[in-house]
Amino acid sequence: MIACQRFDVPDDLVRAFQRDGAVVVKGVVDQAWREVIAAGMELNRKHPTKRTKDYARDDATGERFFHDAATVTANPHYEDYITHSPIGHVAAQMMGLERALAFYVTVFLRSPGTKARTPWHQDQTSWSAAGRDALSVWTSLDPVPEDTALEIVRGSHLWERPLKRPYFEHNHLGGTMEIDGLDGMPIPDFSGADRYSYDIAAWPMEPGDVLVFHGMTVHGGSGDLPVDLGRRSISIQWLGEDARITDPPGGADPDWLPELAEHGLGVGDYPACAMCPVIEPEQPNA
Ligand SMILES: O=C(O)CCC(=O)C(=O)O
Repeated sequence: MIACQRFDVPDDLVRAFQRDGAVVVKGVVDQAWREVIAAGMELNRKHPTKRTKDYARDDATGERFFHDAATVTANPHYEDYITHSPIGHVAAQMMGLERALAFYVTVFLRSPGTKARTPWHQDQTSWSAAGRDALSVWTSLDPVPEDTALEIVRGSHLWERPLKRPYFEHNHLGGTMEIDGLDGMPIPDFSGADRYSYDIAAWPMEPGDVLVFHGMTVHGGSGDLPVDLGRRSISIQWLGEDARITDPPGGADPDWLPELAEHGLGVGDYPACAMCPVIEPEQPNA
């Protein structure tokens, strides 16, 4: 078990997370941790993993939307942030648990003025882990004005039927996959015609704030940045004790099954291993 810094989340925020499927917690990631993340992003840009993708790239305008997905241990700066900053404690409290399993890390680096928006989706339909206790802790090193923020559909983590899975490639233009074994609901036009049929929330955020959202919370829409503002965001995926490795319909994205197999784990196993460490908060006054 690895001990992380503590951050006591007020009970009303934990209740809001459990009811709505997403909440912002202010001031979790201090300047020192933001510098650690920035160093990690610098290294990540120079040495992307095999899973990196440019979701948008226009050499004429300079627009670039870089994405990567990595294991917790792939980048020493990310690993430090994930295992020792207070975000593991925040994740555990949201799930009502003493500790949380750090699953993996995703990174979204948008150059100033990037137009590409994130398609509406649920994360966990493509994860290689199933379980009710599952969430992401997302933060940005840059300020997030509300009209460019990642939007979430309140209560969607409790929907009985999942959404179809969208395509993320091709400049985020979307389109959905037809997948045998996934009885997916067509994705409503959350940004347009269907917007007012749903309870959609977005929060302005300052560096240091985190957005915590459940693995099944529908989210999307972020982007369309002003010309003078970029967005360097990092999202850590966390699991609870009910997590089990799975091979979801349509295949996992990112697919961690090969790496988990290298740690002796397969479908049906609890994914705790050196690649997916379990984190608990240090004792008070430790
Ligand atoms: O930052 C974004 O625009 C996308 C974030 C996201 O979709 C995620 O963390 O799952």
